[in-house]
Amino acid sequence: PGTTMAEAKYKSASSAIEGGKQVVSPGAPNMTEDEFAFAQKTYFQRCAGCHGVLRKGATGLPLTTDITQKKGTDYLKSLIKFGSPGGMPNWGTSGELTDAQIDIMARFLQHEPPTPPEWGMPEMKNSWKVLVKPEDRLKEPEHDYDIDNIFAVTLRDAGEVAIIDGDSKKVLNYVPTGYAVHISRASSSGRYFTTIGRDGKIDLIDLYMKKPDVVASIKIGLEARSVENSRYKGYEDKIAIAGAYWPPHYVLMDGQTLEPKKIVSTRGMTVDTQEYHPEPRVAAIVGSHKHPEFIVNVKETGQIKLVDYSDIDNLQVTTIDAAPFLHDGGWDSSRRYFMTAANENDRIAVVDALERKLEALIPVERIPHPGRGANFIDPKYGPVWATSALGNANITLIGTDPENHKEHAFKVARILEGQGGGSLFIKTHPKSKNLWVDTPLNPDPAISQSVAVFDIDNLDAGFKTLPIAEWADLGPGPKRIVQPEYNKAGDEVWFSVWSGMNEKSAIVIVDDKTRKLKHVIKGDKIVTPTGKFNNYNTRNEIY
Ligand code: DHE
Repeated sequence: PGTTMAEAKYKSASSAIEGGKQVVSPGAPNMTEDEFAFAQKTYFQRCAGCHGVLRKGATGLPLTTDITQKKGTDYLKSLIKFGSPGGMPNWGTSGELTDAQIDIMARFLQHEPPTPPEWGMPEMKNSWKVLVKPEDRLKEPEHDYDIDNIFAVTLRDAGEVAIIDGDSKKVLNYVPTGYAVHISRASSSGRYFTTIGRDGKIDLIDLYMKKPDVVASIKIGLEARSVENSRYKGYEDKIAIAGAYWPPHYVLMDGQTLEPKKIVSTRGMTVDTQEYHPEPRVAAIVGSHKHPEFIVNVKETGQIKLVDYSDIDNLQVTTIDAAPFLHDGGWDSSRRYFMTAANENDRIAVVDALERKLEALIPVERIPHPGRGANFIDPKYGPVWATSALGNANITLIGTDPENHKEHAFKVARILEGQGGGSLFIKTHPKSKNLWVDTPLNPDPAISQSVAVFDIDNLDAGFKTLPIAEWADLGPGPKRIVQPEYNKAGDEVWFSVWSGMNEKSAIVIVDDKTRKLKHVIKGDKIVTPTGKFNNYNTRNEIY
């Protein structure tokens, strides 16, 4: 099936990259400077997510000039307008681009791609700010809130993160951060949240402050999605890492100040055909609990890097060949196995973090998207980790217990059928019997505006749906329900009701036991909430 417009928009959300130089290429049709500027911006916003900034191809086909000049303007125009069964969206007939705009894009693709600037140590150092030095920070919390139950909630299009007390549901501060913060991770002590914006800006937020606020910040690239903190015993709050989409690299930093220490490029060879890829983007990063290492997914090359941070000057990196298009993932319940999606490859890669090797590559149905996944005990198959998917309604349960359930270990144990495709996130909690599955990218509003919930003790009974968007009681808007997250106690689930920037959004909190509405957080400041990260659950890998 072709890509839906919702899926295309998900993959190709606006990039923060600007500032490439115009290149006039022999053999390409003429363009005015204005046309070139329009096309460059449109390409970064809508095309780079799949075809790559340098157009060498990623989940979309390569669009290098040797190919595009041969195809010519008319062919490219009709491809952009009507799309293709291979997954190219129909930018023209969907009304997203006019014929005149498509003509500009078709000519632009026959010119050499403008290369965005690099971002190395001088640029990082220039952007780096320590607002409160570690020695000047509070010695203990200035408030009585339970720090463990504080949530960081991305207010995507406001460029803010709301710091919310999970007990009172009070917003303690709206912290200005990088643009469209993708994720927040809690430091291992629980004192800090580290957030990363789409624009590569990291903010270190100190939860000891009465009004939690930024104590250090840095910009580690022009486009980024991932940040993590050291988890290994003895290294709590010592080292931070962030991964960039552009330039393709990761950087190790001081955990207390974000001072950049070491940048490592990810440019290199793909695992399958062993061809050079100029922009392998850094996707999910997790901190190992078994060694002083970060586990870094390199998307386009399909390599998983185990980066040992115990001696940064003599950096040891173990490279595991997995499969291209590594994206998101999380730990199994023992925190030994990192379960991660090679999403466009329809596989789940399993890394044994103790033995430092690939444990399995498990084939699954079209485009698995676990977020961090969900761990629970299947009454029949024992401990499992589950993922939902973008491309179909399956919820795939994978056995994770090689000791006592060897025959199902790292194999698909069972498949549940959810509401539909377009799912991004799935969640449960060790104290709960519910498994929650969102479907924000499903084209049917009845599905994207509700969530499915399964009873873990009776999985064969199928799911019930809860009308989360209706409970938020907002006006018009797409109101996609996205990313369930538990509170620390495991008796509440929080959902984002994500509308447009100029429409009303909300956070809906459901009582886990009764599955009834418990609370709605809304108001003018709650703009486009997406990811929600509970301090305790995030740092203890509870999902
Ligand atoms: Fe995400 C996680 C990348 C679109 C919300 N997203 C991640 C991670 C990556 C990633 C690499 C894992 C980080 C980690 O664990 O270290 N996301 C991308 C994309 O490249 C993509 C497809 C397109 C883009 O241009 O960004 C994309 N993501 C989206 C969205 O459209 C979402 C719904 C809203 C948004 O912010 O744009 C979205 N992504 C999230 C969230 C997480 C996430 C909430 C963390 C989930 C968790 O429970 O930890």
